[in-house]
Amino acid sequence: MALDAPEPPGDAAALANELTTEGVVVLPEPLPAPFVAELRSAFLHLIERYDTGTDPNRGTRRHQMYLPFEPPFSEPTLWGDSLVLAIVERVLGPDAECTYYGSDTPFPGSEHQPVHQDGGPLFPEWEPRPPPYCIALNVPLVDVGRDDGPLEWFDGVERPDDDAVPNRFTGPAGTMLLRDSRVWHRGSPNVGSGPRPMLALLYTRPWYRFPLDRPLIDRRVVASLPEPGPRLFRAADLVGRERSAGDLPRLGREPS
Ligand SMILES: O=C(O)CCC(=O)C(=O)O
Repeated sequence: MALDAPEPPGDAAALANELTTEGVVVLPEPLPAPFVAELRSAFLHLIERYDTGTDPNRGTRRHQMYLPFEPPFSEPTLWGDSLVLAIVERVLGPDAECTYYGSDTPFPGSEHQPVHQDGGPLFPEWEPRPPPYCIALNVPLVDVGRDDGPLEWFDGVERPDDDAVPNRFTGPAGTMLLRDSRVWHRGSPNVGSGPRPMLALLYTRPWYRFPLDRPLIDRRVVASLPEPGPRLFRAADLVGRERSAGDLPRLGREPS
């Protein structure tokens, strides 16, 4: 396996096939509960400060927030789950990258979002559709029931009819859902009693440029990650990067 993940516990081939044909697959096992508790505690601390200091950017009482690439968010348990990587490799190929590291959190009082895709069809006029080029990994950090503002999605990658009935991503904290970025989806109203934090990572084919920022990571941190971290994050926004032969020359005069 080119992404060098350990052999996964589940049937990666069947799950990859389901993701490619249906657009979404929910993995059989959640992330380990103690790790999810660590993520939740760190995340709630960050999002509460963010909520106080920042206007909602994804609709009423709803925040998109980047994740800092530091523990516990930078743990390979999150970005390098062996079953996730085995599916990603089967669907996107061996040179896939992780190009987005963020989260979506509706607070009580949030409303339905417009139905949208995270990535459109590459060639809208072309039938049949090409295979997936970008996969989102969504992981809620709390148990999610109907009232807590679950992610809603529609089958397939075509725009749903107005009367289409959505699927709802409910389940225990740490459940992992993989979603083709072309799947139409929306956030739903949180009428529960607390925020519904959900992590969102994107795995992409290497030529695809997602419009939001790439993870911001110190190059020494990337170099120190266990495999396949350095390859997955090779196109991260590397802090402290030195100029190398392939860099564009600076415009203007070099200081003498
Ligand atoms: O948080 C959710 O359930 C969905 C959020 C979403 O799709 C978005 O903000 O683009």
